[in-house]
Amino acid sequence: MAAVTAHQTTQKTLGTANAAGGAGSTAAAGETDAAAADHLAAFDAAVAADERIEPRDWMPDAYRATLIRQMAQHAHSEIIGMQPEANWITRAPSLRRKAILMAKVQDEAGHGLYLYSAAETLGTSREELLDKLHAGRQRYSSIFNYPTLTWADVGAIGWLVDGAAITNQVPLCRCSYGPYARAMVRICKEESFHQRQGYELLLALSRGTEAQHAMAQDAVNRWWWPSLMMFGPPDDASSHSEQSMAWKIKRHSNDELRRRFVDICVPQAEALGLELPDPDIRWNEELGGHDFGAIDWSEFQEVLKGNGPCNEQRITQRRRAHEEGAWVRDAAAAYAAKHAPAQTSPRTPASASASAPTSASAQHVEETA
Ligand code: BYC
Repeated sequence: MAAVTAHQTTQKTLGTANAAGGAGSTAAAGETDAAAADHLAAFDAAVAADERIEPRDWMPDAYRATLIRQMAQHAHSEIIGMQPEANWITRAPSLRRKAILMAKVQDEAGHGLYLYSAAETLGTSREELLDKLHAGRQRYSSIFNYPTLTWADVGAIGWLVDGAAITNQVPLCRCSYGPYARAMVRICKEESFHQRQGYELLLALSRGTEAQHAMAQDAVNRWWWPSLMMFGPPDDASSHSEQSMAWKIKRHSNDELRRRFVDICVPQAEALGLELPDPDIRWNEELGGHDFGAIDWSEFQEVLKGNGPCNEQRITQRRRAHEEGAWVRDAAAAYAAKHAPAQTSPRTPASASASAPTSASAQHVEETA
C-alpha cells in the first residue's frame, strides 16, 4: 500500500459539501477558501502530531463520514453479536457458566451503548443509525451470521471472535478521534475478560471426555476461518484502509492484524490441545511469523451480500427486539420529559434546596422512582 499523508488525502476532500453538519464540520457556508485551507492545515497538523480530534474540532466531511460508518458498524456488531451467545444462556451447563455468559452478553450491550454514544458526538443519532441497520443500509460484522450449534461454540466465540476483536481494537485505542479511542479503552478491558472465559471454557472441554474434546475441536473448526475474515478483505481489496490509515483512524492494515492474530492463536491452540483447521500453517523464519492457508473470500462476499447461514435470522430478530422495546424507549422518554423542568429551569436557592435530595436515601428514591 502506498504511503499517503493525511494532508495529501484530505486535500481531496477540501471543498466537498458540508453534508454531516455538527459543531466542527467542514467549511461553513460562506467560509473563504483561505479559511477552509487554514482549518485543513490545522486538522492535518493535529493528526500528524498524534493529537486527538475532538467533537467540536473542525474535521473534513469525509473523515466524519468514515468514522460514522466504522463506529456504527462496530456498534451494530456489538448488539447483533449478543444473539449467537444469548442462544445458549438457558442451556448453560452450570449456574457458574450461566452467570458468566449473562455477564458477557450484557457487556456486549454496554459496548454498543458506548459506541452509539461516541458516534452521536459526530452529529448523528442512535435512532438514525439503528434505522439504517434495520433497513440494511449499514453493516455489522460478518462473523455474527454463523450459528452457535453447540455449547463449545460459546468457548470458540470467546477465544477466537473476542480474540480477533481485541487484536483489531487495541490499536483503535490510539484512533485519532477522541471519543472512539476512549470508548475502546474500556471495551478492550472487557473483551480481554471475554477472551479468557472462552479460552478457559474450551480448555475444560478439551481436557474433558472424548465427546467434549471432539465438541471443542468441531467448534474451532467452524469458527476459525470466519474469525480470520473479521479483519476485513485483503489489503489490495480494502477500499477504505489507505485513507483511514492516513487519518490514523486505523493504525494497521487488515492483513497485518490478521497475521498478528494467527501468530497469537498458534501457541494458544497448542496449549489447549486443539488443532487449527489449516494444514498450511507453518512458521516462516524470514517473516518472523506464521504462513497460513488461503481464505475463501467468496464466502466472505456472500455473507456481506446477506447470504450467510444466519443473516436473515439475525436481522429479523434485531428488528423484532427493536419493535418490542418501543414501550421501554417511550417510558424512558416520558420519564425524562417529566423530570426535565426540575433539572433545567433556573431555581432560587430556596426552591433548589426544597427539591434537592437531602440524603443518600432520598437520592436513591429519586433514581428508582
Ligand atoms: N464484516 O475497506 P475495508 C465483537 C466491509 S464486535 C462486515 O477494509 P474498513 C463482539 C467494510 O465495511 C467487534 N463487513 O473496510 C461482539 C467495507 O464495506 P463498505 C466488531 C466488513 O472499515 C459481540 C468493505 O467491507 N469490530 O467483538 O477500512 C460478541 C471494505 O472493507 C467486514 C469492529 O467493528 C466484516 N468483517 O476495515 C462477541 C472493529 N470487514 O462500507 C464479540 C471496527 C470489512 O465499503 N472496525 N467489511 O460497503 C474496523 O476495524 C474496520 O471497519 C474493519 C474493516 C477492519 C472491520
